[in-house]
Amino acid sequence: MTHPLYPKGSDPLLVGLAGDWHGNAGEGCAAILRLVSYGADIIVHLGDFGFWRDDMTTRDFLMDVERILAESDLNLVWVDGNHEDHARLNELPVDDPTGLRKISDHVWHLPRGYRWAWHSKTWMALGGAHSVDRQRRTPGFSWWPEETLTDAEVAYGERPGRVDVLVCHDAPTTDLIPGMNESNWPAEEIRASVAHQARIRDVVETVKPSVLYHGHFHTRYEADFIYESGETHVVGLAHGGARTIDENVVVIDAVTLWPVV
Ligand SMILES: [Mn+2]
Repeated sequence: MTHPLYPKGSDPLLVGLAGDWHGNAGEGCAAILRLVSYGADIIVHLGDFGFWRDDMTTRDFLMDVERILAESDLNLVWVDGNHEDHARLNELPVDDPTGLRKISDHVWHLPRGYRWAWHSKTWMALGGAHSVDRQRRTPGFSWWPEETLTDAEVAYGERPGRVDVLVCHDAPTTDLIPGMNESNWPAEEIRASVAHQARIRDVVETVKPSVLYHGHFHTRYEADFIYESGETHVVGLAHGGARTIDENVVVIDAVTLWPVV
C-alpha cells in the first residue's frame, strides 16, 4: 500500500484545503470537484468534516465523498472539528505504518499532533474546538466531550523540530476574524471557546508556524497574527454553505505554503 499522504510516491505540488462540510454530501462533492479543477494533488480538510454518528446520512456522505475522490484519483486527509462523533473516531485504530486513521480508501483522519513533511516543510494537524451550542446538544448523540484539546495534546507542540504550517479546526484568536459576534451564546460557552482558542495560541507560540489554516467560524479571511515571539499568517476558510464555493476552499503551493487560488 502506498502512504495516503504520498499516494504517487512523491510530494504534492498543490494542496487543496477545505472548510466545514458538516456531513453535507452536496457541499463536499462540489468542493472536491472545484479543487480537482484547480489541479490539487491532495485535499486537507479542516474539520467539521462530517464523521458523525453512524446513521444513513453519515454513511451516504462518507460513501459519496469516497466515490468522488476515487473517481478523481485524489486522497483527502482531515483534522477533526468539534462536530464529529469523537467516541467513534477515537475507537478506530491508528494504522501502524502511517499513523493515520483509515476511514475509507481515499479518506484518512489526521490524529491531533500528527506531523508530516512535504518538500521539507513540516505540517502539524491539531483538531478540536468547543461547541458554543453545546447546551442544545445531547452527549453521545450530538456532542462529545472529546471535542476539545487535552493538556497532553497541547503538549504535542513541544515535540522537537520546527513546524511550518499548522492545520487546525479552531483559530488562535477570534480577534482577527471580521464580523465575529458571539454575543448571542451563553457567556460560559463563550468563555470556554476563548479558553480553547488560547490552547491553539499556546501551540502557535510554541511552534511558531509561518502559516496556519483553520475552519470552524464559517468565514473566509486572511490576517497576520503577531505575538511576542513571532508572527503567523492565518487563513480561515468558510463552510460549504457559504455564498460561493471559493470561500470554502483554497489551493496552496506546497513549497511556499501560501495560497495560489
Ligand atoms: Mn466547528
